[in-house]
Amino acid sequence: MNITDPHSRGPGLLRRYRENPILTRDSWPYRVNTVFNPAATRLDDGTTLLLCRVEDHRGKSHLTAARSSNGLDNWEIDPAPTMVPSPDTHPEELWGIEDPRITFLRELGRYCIAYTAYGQQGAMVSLALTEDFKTFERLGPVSMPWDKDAAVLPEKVGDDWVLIHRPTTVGSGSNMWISYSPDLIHWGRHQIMLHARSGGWWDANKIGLSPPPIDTGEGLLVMYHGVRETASGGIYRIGLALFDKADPARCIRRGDEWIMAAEQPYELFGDVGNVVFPCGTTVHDDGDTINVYYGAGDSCIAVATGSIKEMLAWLKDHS
Ligand code: BMA
Repeated sequence: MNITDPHSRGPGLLRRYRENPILTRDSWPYRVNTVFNPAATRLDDGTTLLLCRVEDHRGKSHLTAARSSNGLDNWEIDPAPTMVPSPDTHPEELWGIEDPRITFLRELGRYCIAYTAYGQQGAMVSLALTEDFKTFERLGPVSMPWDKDAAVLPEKVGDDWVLIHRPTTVGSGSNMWISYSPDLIHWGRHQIMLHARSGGWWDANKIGLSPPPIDTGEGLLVMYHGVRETASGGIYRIGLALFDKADPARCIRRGDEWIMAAEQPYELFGDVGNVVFPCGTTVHDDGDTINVYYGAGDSCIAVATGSIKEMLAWLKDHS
């Protein structure tokens, strides 16, 4: 993969693909306003599948799959929306479905999609299961509004599935929470997993999970976004933390600096500029190199590559 600007506004852990952005509204086989914030997974045959958030000209979002054999180019995009809001059966989806994250649940042999259901009551976390990204079994909302930025871990801890999510609570801001369920529907034992920092920090007051955690030999590697509110809107940047696989509520290390910030024109300018928002990663066959797929400026999709080993080493020096 070609790289650009390895040492600019971050520590160089994530290196942008030279041909970014990889997917834009012009790539789409039907008329759309923007494409961004894609979930990612590698299928059994090695194909990279992105489940992209697509916003139409009414302002509502749906999800559409794009597939590529190398995860970089020659994307085959479904000719029509892949998963559309279903407000008749799920009124919480009236204003759209957004920001998916995919995990493969080995025990069920199915992919679980955690997404934001947006409706009159606010934003909630909903789950759906699929085998083929053609038909979807909705499990419905698993949280109260406002709640977003969720992923289910691929394996149970003890007897329970684990959900990471980001409720917004009056008085204590937006922190990452963790909840447990025996059946993916009934969730409890809620607790804060990672607090937003305060004051002048880049991740003060509002944070949220970005892609689903990556299972490494040293624990679960978590990329999260921090939102710095400014007079001209939020600045979305990406940070790193490591959690205990056996007890995912336990943070082992948390990076001090962000590792990625908007700096390229396609990240700085768009429907919402100054936003980098990854929702998916894929791991190469070497078990170390990752592709991070992200929405840029809420308007297009880009990819950056990194090394799990480098990230773990950086965390040791910067936490
Ligand atoms: C968040 C989500 C994301 C979006 C980001 C920046 O609250 O809505 O989908 O990318 O804001 O606008």
